Amino acid sequence: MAFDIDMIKKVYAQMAERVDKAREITGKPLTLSEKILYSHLWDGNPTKALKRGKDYVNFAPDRIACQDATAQMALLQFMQAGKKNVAVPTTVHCDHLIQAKQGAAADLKRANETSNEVFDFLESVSNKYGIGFWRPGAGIIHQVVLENYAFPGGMMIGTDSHTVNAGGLGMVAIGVGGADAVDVMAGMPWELKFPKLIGVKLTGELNGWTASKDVILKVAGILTVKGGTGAIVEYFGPGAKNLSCTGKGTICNMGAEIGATTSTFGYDDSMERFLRATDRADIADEANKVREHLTGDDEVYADPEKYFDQVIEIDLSTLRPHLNGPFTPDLATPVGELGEKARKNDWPLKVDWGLIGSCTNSSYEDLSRAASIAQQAIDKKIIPQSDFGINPGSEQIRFTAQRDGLLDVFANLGATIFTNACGPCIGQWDRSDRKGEEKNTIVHSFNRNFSKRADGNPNTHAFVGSPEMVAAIAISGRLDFDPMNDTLLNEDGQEVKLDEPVGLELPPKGFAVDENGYLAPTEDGSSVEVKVAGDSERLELLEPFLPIKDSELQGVKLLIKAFGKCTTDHISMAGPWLRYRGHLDNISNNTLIGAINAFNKKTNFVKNQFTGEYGGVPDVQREYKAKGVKTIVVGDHNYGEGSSREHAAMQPRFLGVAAVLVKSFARIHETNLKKQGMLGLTFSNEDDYDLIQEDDTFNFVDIADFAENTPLTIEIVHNDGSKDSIKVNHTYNDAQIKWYHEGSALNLIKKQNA
Ligand code: MIC
Ligand code: SF4
Repeated sequence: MAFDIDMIKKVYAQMAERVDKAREITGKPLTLSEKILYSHLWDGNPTKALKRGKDYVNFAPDRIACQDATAQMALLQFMQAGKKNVAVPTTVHCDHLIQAKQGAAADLKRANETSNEVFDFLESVSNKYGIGFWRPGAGIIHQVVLENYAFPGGMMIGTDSHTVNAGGLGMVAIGVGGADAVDVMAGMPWELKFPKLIGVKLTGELNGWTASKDVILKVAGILTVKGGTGAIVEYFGPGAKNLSCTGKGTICNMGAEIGATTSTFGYDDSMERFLRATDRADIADEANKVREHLTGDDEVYADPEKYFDQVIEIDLSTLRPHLNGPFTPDLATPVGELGEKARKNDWPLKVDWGLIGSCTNSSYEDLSRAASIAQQAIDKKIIPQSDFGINPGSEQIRFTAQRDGLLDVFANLGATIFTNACGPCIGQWDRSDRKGEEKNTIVHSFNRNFSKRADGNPNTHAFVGSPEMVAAIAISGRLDFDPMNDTLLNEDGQEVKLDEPVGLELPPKGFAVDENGYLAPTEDGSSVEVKVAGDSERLELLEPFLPIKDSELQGVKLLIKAFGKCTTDHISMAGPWLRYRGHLDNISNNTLIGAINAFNKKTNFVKNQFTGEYGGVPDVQREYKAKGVKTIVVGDHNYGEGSSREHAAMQPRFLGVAAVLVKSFARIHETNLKKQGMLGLTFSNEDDYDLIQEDDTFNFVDIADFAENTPLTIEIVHNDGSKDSIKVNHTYNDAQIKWYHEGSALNLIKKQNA
């Protein structure tokens, strides 16, 4: 039985009318993405054609999911909104705060001891406001959502960038910052610029060593980390129907790595099979009744160039397995060509670890295909040359894979089975084999491989591949191993070859689980007390941000001019800092410590313009704050790429940064800055980035005229007294300018509720 089936029935009941109306108004056949967007308008039936990439639109998402590391801040904000209950079905999942070290049992026990305060807080807030709570160990948010909550044609938002994973089950599922989620929890609309549409036509069929993962590794290579910005990627074509539902989830999941708003697939038999296998035949039955509305119109798929802004075609039959990396998920290399590239770039060829799992690739199919490779190592007497770590995606998958012997195969190879949680994917990894900053290589089936992400070491070269390829490479212990052509030497000195992986889309005996880790909220939570200790170093109730005054925007100092890639991992690092995600003051001590200072190419080493001395970014910024001087952060392209964590906006805001001026933004981060009442600006002329010098002072000369569609002017005063005047663009609409004037979007909600 599905959760919230009545809500799903309601969505389907209104779909036909809304889709027809949208077709009539736009005067054309519709993509699936448009059908879902137009049937989730806050105002009900569509009344006008919406301009892609231009119009801000109010939507009514069907549900919300939050994970422990972002839910803390989201719920601390929601608590200020003065509501009794969340307005739409919402869940909280405890998955990011569990460190991988010894293995599932010991690690989970330790996490429950060290983070009990945070888990108790989340459990009590969830119980109070009618939120479903998934305990630590229940699984990774996106797998749990795919197995329990996702439904074809639905729209959801989640406080995690990989919420997009639910596109595998035909949703429009979008990652957002906590403040966006708070709007919807509080019963307000959710605003999004109507996305552009990228169509990916898949033909042929995967074969041999190629997996769903390779589709997105290839797409990432084509579109790069910012090629999907502002767009929904819609997959279609005969090849799409040949992919499993969880494989589609993998592809959608990593759409976050190309900056896409989300990715999705039309409802098909693979989704129906998955729904039935996960005990949701009721959704499948309902979906079948409105099947035609749950995929794009035939005319669209027959002539995609006419209806999508961009079309890419991939033939699955000829697609080759890839490994992407290091340090960025779009550096795509076909497996056979990696050796040469690695030698040229001096990437260590020896592979130390193979990690399988994460929200991206931890399905039953993934584990079974990887296990088929692991089993061969045993059968063919090959001694694995790397360590193995496995993170199953959910307790349901773990239980089923254990029952079916899959986990034993890995255990027989000496693998450590970690908790059903994020673990090494987010730096929650106490890596015992290497300490310090030694150069080394790991391969994993995760989605992100930014510097320091897995183990905190800037010299760990992480490569992303399919679980089966990760297994093969880890067994060989070499980055240049090509299982399709190369042999390995076994214990008896014989040359042996690995056969192609085989796997099962779904467990033949069905899924099973003993204790899934779900806790339903009580009917009436009004008497539930939320637990926050006054002296906690991990949780702190929030104080509202004060609006930034026009006068404070004169004499603004440069905090840092960031050079090159500056992801949310650089702005607010995860790993050890995850423990402070509920305490704004404490987590602010990691602000921008990973960003590279353009003037000296060092991290966490910036000039204090008042003393002329250099110090860590948070320390220098706190000194500016103490003097009441506002600052600006300057950055390059795709600033804030990666995570949805709003801490990357709240921390600079809290410390007194007023503006972030960059060549371009990642979508979620730009919205997060707006929501927290800051200025997120882009250079009108990118080359003006080069004008910025270390001792610069900035005057926002026309901030009093801040208005929609009007660039702002900044006067830059250099140390020698010379000046430059530059134009900067912004995408604030009138409503968002109000957030700025109120100090934050939340301040506005509170005012409206007062
Ligand atoms: C990530 O994969 O970077 C995270 C950790 O899941 C983040 C969320 C967070 O920072 O808590 C994300 O993807 O949004
Ligand atoms: Fe967790 Fe990694 Fe997925 Fe983020 S990408 S939700 S850290 S498993």
